[in-house]
Amino acid sequence: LWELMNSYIGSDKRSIQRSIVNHVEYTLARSRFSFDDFGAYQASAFSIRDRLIESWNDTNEYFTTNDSKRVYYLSLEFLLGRLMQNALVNIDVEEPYKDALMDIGYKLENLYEEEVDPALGNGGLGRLAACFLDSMATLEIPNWGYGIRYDYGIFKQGIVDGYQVESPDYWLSHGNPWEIERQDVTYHVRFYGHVKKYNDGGVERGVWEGGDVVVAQAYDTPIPGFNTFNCNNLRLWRSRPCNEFDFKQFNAGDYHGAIGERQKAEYITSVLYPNDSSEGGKELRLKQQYFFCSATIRDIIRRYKKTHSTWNFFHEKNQIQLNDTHPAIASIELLRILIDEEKLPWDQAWGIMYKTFAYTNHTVLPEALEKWSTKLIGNLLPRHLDLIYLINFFFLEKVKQRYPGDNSRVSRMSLIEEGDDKKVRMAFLSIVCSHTVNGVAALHSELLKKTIFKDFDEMFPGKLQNKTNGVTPRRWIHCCNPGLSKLISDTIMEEHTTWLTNLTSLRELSAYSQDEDFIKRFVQVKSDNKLRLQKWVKEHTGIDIPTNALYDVMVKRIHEYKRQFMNILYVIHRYLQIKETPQHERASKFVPRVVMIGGKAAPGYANAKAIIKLINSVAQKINNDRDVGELLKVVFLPNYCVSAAQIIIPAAELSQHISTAGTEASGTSNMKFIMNGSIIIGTMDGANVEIAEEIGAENMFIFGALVPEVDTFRKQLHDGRRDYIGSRLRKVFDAIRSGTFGDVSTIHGMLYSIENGGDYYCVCLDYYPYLTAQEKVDETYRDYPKWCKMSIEGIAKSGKFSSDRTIQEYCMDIWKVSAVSIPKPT
Ligand code: 26M
Repeated sequence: LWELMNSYIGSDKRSIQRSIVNHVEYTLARSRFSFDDFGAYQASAFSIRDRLIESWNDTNEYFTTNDSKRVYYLSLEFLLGRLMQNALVNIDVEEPYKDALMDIGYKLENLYEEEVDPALGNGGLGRLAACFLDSMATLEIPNWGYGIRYDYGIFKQGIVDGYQVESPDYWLSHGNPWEIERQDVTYHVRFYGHVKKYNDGGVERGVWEGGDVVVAQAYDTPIPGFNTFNCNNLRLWRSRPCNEFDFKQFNAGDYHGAIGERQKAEYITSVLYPNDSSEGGKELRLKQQYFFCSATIRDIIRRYKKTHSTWNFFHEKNQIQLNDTHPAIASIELLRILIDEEKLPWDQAWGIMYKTFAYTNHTVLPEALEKWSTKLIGNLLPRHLDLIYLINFFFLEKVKQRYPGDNSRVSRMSLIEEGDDKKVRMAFLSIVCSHTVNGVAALHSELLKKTIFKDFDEMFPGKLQNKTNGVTPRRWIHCCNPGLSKLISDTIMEEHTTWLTNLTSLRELSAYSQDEDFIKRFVQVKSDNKLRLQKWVKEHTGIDIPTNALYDVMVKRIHEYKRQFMNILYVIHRYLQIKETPQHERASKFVPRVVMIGGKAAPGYANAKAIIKLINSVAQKINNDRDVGELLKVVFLPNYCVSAAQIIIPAAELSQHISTAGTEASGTSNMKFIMNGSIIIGTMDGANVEIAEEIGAENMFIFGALVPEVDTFRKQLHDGRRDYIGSRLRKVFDAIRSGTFGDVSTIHGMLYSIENGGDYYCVCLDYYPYLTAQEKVDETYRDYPKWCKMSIEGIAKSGKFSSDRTIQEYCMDIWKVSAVSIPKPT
C-alpha cells in the first residue's frame, strides 16, 4: 500500500501547479482551462489540505505508537479566522504557492479574499482557543481541540439607519475545503429519559434509559504548527438524527411527524449563541454543551482504550482543559461513564476525573457566570443531576469538617444556589471537579482569589493559578503585517522563522527606537497599512478618511463595561471644542484624528445597541460638518471579525482599552495592537497592567481609577452620591439630548441612569482623567519621533504576550506535558 501512495507532495512549482489543476478537474469537476478566483481558491485549498493530511496522519500515528500524553482543549467556540494563509505560512510554502499561482494567472492575495471567515465564536474567548491551537501545534504538544460545528457562526452585522441589524452567517454555503467529514466517527448521545438505580456491592450505580437519542458526527480540521512537521486536529461535532430509533413512528404512518423529529436532532448544532457576557439559561444551549461533551469524552476514552487495558494511567495520558464553564458537564459525563458503565468504585472514578480536568475562568462579571436550573438539568440529564447532588453532599461534608459551625460558609460554597428555582453554580462545580483552576491575567487571577472564589482559595490554597493570555504572532504579526515582519527580520538579522517562535528576541528592536533609517522604514510600513485600511473603510462604509491623521481605534464586543460609551462622549467633547475654537487657531490646537469604533452587540442587549446607534449618529453629524473638515472623522467599522481585524490592527496608531478597572479579565487585542506598533490608551485593567510592566508605563497613556477606587465610588453611589457630573460632561449630555446628533432617544435611558446613581461602570469617575490622557495623546503625536519611539518600544517588549509563552506555562504548571516531535519524512 505504501508504494501505491503518491506520497509527499513536492514544493517545486510544477508539483504545486499539478496538484492545483488536478483538484480543479477531479475535485471541483471544472474545466482546467477556465476557472475563476473562487475556483482557484478552492483547488489551492484542497491542494494545501492534501499536504496537511500527510502530516496529520503521520502525527497521529506517531502519538499512538509512542503512547504520548495528550491535551484536549474543550471549547464551545473556536474563532479560527481564515485558514489559507495561516496554513501556507506554517508549513512554509507561501512563496512557492505565490509563484506557482502567479505563473498560471492568479494572485495569491486575491485568493485569500475568496475564503469565508469561519466565525464559530463570539470574541476573546473563542479567539484565544484558536491562538492556543496554533501555539500547541507549533510547540509540538500532542493536542486536539474539541467543539461544535455550527451551521451558523456569529451573525453578520449590518448597519441600517445607524442601528445594528443581524443577518445569518451560513458559512458553509460554498462548502468548506478545510474540513474532513468522518462518516465513521459517530457516537449516540442521549437526552431526557429516566434513571434506574441499583446497589452494586455498596456502590450506587444508575442505568439511564429512554428519552431521545441523537448522533454526533465528527468533522476534522487539520491544525498545522509553524516550522514543524507536527499537525494537530480540531474535531468539531455535528448533530444528526439517529436512524434506529424512529422506525416505530414511520411505521405508525406518521411520515411528516417522523421527519420533523429528525430535524429537531439537526437543530442542536445549528447556531452559535451570540452572547458573550450574559447567561440565558436556555435548554438548547445546555443541549449543545452536553451533546459535544458526551461525544468528546467517548472519543477520548475510545482512543485511550486502544492502547490501555486499565484505568490506572488515564489521567497521566490525558489532560482536559475547560475553556470556561461552558463544557463543564464533561467532567460529570466522565464520572458517569466510569461509575455506571465501567463499574469503577466511586473513589477511583472520582480520582480519575479530578486528576484529568482543569478549568479556566474568563470573567468575574456575575451576570456571565453560568447557573443552570436544577429542574432543567434534572429533566434533560437526570443521572448527571444525581451525580452533582452527590458531589455536593461529599464536598459540603468536607467543608463542614474543615470549618465546623460555619453555616454561612457552607451555604456560600454550596454547588447549589438555594431559592425557588434552585440552580447549579457551574463555576463552583468546575473548581471542585478540577485539579487546577486559572485566571487569564495577573490582576484577574488575584481578583478571583479575593472575590468570587475567595472561599475556595482559602480551602484549597495553590489550586488557583494565573496564566496570562497571549496571541499567536504568526497570524497577528507575520500574516496581518508582512511589511512589519520583513522590517523586523531585516533589522535583527534573523529569519522570521526564528523570531516568530522566540518572540522575546524582539527586544533587539529597542536599540533602533531612535534610529533614523529604521524609523523611516517603520513609518512607511505604518502608512502603507493606513492606506490599506482607508480603502477598506471606503469600501465598507462609503466614508472618505484622510491618511494624514492619527488613526485611533477601538474594536471589541460592545459592552457597558468596556466603555465604548466613554469613548464617544469624548469624541463629542472634542467636536464641541473644535467648533468653539476660531478657524485660524484650530490647526495648532488639534491633531487631525480618525476615530474608529467597531464591534458586535449581543442581539438582546439594548444598551449595547443604543451605543452603536449613538456612535453612528455622532459620526453622521461630524463627518458632514464641512466646518470641521478633516480635523475629525468618526467611523463605525461594521461587522468586526477576524479578517477585518487583520486589516484594522496593523493600521492603528492609538488603540483604546478603557474598561472599568476590575472588569476586563485580560483582553487580547491589546497584545495584538502593541505587537503592531499601536500605542495603548488604557486603564489599569486586565492584561494592560502586565503590558505596562513589560513595555514601561511611559510608553502608554494610562489613566483612571484603580480597583479600590472603583469599589469606593460604587459605595458612594450606593450611599446616594450624585455630584459626579462636571460641567464639561454635562455639556456633552446636553448636546446629545438637544438633538444635535438627531434622534438618539434609545440612549436616553442610559444617560438618565448614569446621572441618577446607576453609573456602575464609573464613566463619570474616569471621564476627566480620560480627557487629560487624550490631551497627552495629542501632545505626544505632535512630537512624532517621540511617538515612534514609544510604538517601537512597545513592539520590542511585547514578546511576553506570545501565546507560545502562555502554552508553555500551561504545559509546565497544569498539564505536565512535553513536546513530541514528529520525525521529518524522508
Ligand atoms: C454564555 C452563556 C450563553 C451563551 C454564551 C455565553 C458566553 C459565551 C462567550 C459567555 C461568555 C463568552 O465569552 C466571554 C469572553 O470572551 N471573555 C473574554 O475572554 C478573553 C480570553 O480570556 C479575555 O481576554 C477577555 O477579557 C474576556 O472578556
